[in-house]
Amino acid sequence: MIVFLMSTKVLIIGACGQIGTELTAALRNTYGAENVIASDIRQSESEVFTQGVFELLDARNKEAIQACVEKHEITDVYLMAALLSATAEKNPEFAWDLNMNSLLHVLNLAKDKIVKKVFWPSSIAVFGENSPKKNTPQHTIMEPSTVYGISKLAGERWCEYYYKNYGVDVRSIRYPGIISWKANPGGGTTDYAVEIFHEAIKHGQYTCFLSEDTSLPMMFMDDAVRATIAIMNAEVTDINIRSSYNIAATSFTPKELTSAIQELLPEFTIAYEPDFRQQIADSWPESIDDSAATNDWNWSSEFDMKAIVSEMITNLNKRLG
Ligand code: AKB
Repeated sequence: MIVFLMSTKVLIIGACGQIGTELTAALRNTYGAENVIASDIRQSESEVFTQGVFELLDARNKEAIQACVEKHEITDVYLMAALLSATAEKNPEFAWDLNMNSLLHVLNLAKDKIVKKVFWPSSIAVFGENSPKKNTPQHTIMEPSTVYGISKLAGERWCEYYYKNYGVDVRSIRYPGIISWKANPGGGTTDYAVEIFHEAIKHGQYTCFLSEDTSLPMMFMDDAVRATIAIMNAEVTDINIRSSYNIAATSFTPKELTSAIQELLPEFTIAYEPDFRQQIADSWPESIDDSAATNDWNWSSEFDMKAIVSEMITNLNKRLG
């Protein structure tokens, strides 16, 4: 008997962003550089993108995405392009256009069987002021107040709809704030938790745009990338939620993070000047219940706040020092 095995060929859209950069490297390790096509509206200078095929691609252009998918015989699409919470508030219509239409383009390619599997990231931003703040459940009141959150919640409903009505194999997780030292985040409310490390190392001082007691769910990049690849590799029968899974690692306030940094950098000082992002943070959960992801596809985090601080300071010291 001859068995034809169709191998995995990946397209990452929005590969040059904070998560896309590290996801590209991890997927190239898993599938081989020749099987992972990175794409973005512009190319970043990161070394990752010199080691395989890179395509210039506008996530809002369905024809261009389809042409790229067909050219490279793509099976799996990771759609990472999005305007994050703070930037989206400054340009709501563009944010809606990018965040929604890119998803619909990719879901339609899967509906038409041009691709097999889709990963699309949602966010803790789908929750709102009336959601329970602590240990926010998988299923609860969701009334997001930001354009970003509205687009992510609408996207989740589309994912479930395409799964139920067209059998599209779409998988998603709700990322918390992601902390990493290789690529910078761009335009999020949780960005302070990355900026603080750069400023602590470069200047020994940071002015935080959130108040000292604002607790938010956070995760180290390695955990986020591992979760992304794990949900994509999970057995189809283990994926019981087709909107998006809660995932969690740790939660802390700027004050708690400052104390942990000061254990390694005792001279570090912080000041607080909350701006418009405070209101966004105040509408988000303080911590997340991720038991559905644990039960369904064995999710568990590896990095707590102390481990994150140690990784960030060690690696940024080497990079910036
Ligand atoms: C943001 O702050 O907008 C993002 C997110 C939590 O989705 N990091």
